[in-house]
Amino acid sequence: MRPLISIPGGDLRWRDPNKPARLLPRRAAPAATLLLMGLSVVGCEGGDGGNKPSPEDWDGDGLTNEEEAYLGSNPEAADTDHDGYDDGLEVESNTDPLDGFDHPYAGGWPIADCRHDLEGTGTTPGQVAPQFSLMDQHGDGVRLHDFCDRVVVIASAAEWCQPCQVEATQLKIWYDKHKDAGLMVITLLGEDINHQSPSLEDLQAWSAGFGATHPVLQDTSFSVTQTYVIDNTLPSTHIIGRGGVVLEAGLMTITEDMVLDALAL
Ligand SMILES: [Ca+2]
Ligand SMILES: [Ca+2]
Ligand SMILES: [Ca+2]
Ligand SMILES: [Ca+2]
Repeated sequence: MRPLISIPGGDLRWRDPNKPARLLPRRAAPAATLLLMGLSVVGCEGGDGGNKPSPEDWDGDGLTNEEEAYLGSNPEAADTDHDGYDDGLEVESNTDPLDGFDHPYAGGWPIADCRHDLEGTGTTPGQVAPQFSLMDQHGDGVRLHDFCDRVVVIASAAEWCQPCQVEATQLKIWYDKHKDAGLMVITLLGEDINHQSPSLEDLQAWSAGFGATHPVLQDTSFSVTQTYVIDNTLPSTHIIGRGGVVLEAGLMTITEDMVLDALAL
């Protein structure tokens, strides 16, 4: 069995890995602080205020006026930072109600509060995987560290890579089966069928084609993939343990047993 396909051009076509990632979070989320204060979200929905306004919660966003005073959010506006998500939902989702670039994912993936505690050290086993932020099939910027409480399987792929498509079918099955046990799968799509940067439509086509509900990210010029891959081949798969610690990097093949081991199931 020969699952390998060389990435045309190798390192020469890859982007400078030192180039800053896009859409990095600008501000820490206040959820943990709220919990420390003994405050909690009353319950809320996205959009224009899912709760009824009351004397304690003027704008009906699920946060009391007192909580909003502490957070610095607007007690008279349900969506202080105008990102489409109410203040209460943002706090509940561990995102920042004062930062319009930081909000819950349209894809619905949970964001863990530990995301602010991780500091990347490297991509070899035993190190903490560095943060990255790449566009997903919904147009959101998805950050690796948001899934710090999960086992994350990162699969580097390209539309022209037949073995990657075989792997994608497996990953969809494993994600559906084990996501409730703490598994996250991330596809890093590096190139379209013509060896160009994948478009938003390509990300959508990949996720729809495999029925994948996990993040499919635009890894233009394999910029993040390159930080993991040693031998410039696809598929290349990496397993990140809970807490962001790299367990495996640059795998040519991955089995369900390896996923189960990482999940300690
Ligand atoms: Ca409120
Ligand atoms: Ca508010
Ligand atoms: Ca908001
Ligand atoms: Ca926000």
